[in-house]
Amino acid sequence: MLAHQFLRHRSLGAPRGRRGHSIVEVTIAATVLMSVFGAVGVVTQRGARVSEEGISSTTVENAARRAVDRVASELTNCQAASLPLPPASQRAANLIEFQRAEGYAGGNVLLSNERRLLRVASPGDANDGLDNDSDGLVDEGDLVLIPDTSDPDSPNVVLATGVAEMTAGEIAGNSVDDNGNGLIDEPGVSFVWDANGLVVRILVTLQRVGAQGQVYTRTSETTVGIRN
Ligand SMILES: [Ca+2]
Ligand SMILES: [Ca+2]
Ligand SMILES: [Ca+2]
Ligand SMILES: [Ca+2]
Repeated sequence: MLAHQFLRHRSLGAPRGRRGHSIVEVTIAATVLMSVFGAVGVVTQRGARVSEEGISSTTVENAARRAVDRVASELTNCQAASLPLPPASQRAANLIEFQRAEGYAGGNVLLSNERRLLRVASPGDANDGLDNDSDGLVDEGDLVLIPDTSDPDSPNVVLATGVAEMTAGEIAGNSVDDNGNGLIDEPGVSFVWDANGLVVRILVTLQRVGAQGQVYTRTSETTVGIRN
């Protein structure tokens, strides 16, 4: 019931000769309206917050998933023998160098030049503990593919932006697996492969800033089998 309806209703119900509203009536009307509009405000705010969190967390999760899938597709055709020795136990590598099988010639596999996947500092945000480009993320990075490491002019292909320094829930430099994923102090882009280089575990952690300035950090991971 709107304010003027409430007041008119009360007015029509009043005895003849008593045309005005008592202070008590006006006070009750104002109290009812304030509580109604107050409740509406709370509901609206909650709705906006839930919606925003849904969009932001979904956005970053989807972006992380796409980045992981992109890396996995890159590694699917790589040659196991092109991978270096596995990194120290339980410690993930922050880059991977590999060669892709690109065909056959005379019964031999033709390999591409060496390619490299790694995290680099974002061009606008040097690794100094400050948010230099004022985008709400501190020292964010890019996930980059260098298609030919032998060619200094080979352009870097940016596969994802807003790459966190560490995996979600992992604290750097304490020699503890804080997030319980079996890896210690693993970085925001992590590669782990077995002794034979036949299975590579890939983790990519992205960050996005919500409308209220909160930072959402999400890790996506997958494993790929490597050709022998
Ligand atoms: Ca910085
Ligand atoms: Ca930044
Ligand atoms: Ca960990
Ligand atoms: Ca740690």
